Amino acid sequence: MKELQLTLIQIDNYGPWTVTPRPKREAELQILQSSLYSALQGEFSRRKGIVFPLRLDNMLAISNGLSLDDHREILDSVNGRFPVTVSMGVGTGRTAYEAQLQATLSLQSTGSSRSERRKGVLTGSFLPSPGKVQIAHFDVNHSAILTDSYPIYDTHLLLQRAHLQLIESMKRREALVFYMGGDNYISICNGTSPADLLEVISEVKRRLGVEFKAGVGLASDAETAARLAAEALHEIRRGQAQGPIVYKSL
Ligand SMILES: Nc1nc2c(ncn2[C@@H]2O[C@H](COP(=O)(O)OP(=O)(O)OP(=O)(O)O)[C@@H](O)[C@H]2O)c(=O)[nH]1
Ligand SMILES: [Mg+2]
Repeated sequence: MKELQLTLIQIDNYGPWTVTPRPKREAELQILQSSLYSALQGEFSRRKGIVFPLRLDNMLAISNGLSLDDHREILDSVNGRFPVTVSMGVGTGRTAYEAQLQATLSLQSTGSSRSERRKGVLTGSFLPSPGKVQIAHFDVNHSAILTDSYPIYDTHLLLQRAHLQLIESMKRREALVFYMGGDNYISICNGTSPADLLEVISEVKRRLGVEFKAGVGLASDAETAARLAAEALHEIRRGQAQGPIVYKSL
């Protein structure tokens, strides 16, 4: 059953804009991208959604519970405030991979990311009811030991390798993984079982020697699912759990 709703947010005609009339300063582009991300995170989180920065010119949001009108309001608010506009494609799916695929296809059908004519478009399909969001919050055990012992760039490399390993393992289960900073990774993972996650964690440990724990939250909106996942992690940290994975649902 389709219970997940994801929104692809894409900056309109951004490539050409970055070099017109001449290449813009990198720092200026970074300020724009982070301000836009911050504004969108504010708008989505006010409505119990959450935005993942992805590649910043394209972001993905969990939008369960957000209607067409909510999306229109967010577009109106953001598109008046920045020197660029964004378009949105909304998709639903049984899994996160399927929902992002539908969101992507929907947006791609309205024109190219490099089209001058496509501006502030909103397209896609919406869940008829709130549905369900499953979020896994992965966190490295005792990462402070790494941070305090090794050059920062070597720690960074290991955390990025762990990211890629999580991405690949979870994609085989049609789940998406995003790096959230520090030693934190969040996965949208509707349909994955505790046994799946145990296998993923064991694989990362076997290949990289990095040990993870994961708190999993299941709820009808992203905010609640993420909160439950964080609470589940907290239980593992306090030694209240049997293993490295705890599920919590409302
Ligand atoms: N995005 C995000 N970052 C966090 C969160 N909690 C901690 N961090 C960051 O992650 C880094 C590592 O924190 P911890 O995971 O608590 O440290 P640790 O040494 O790995 O400790 P344990 O996980 O308890 O074994 C910190 O520097 C924080 O900046 C969170 O909930 N979300
Ligand atoms: Mg940690």
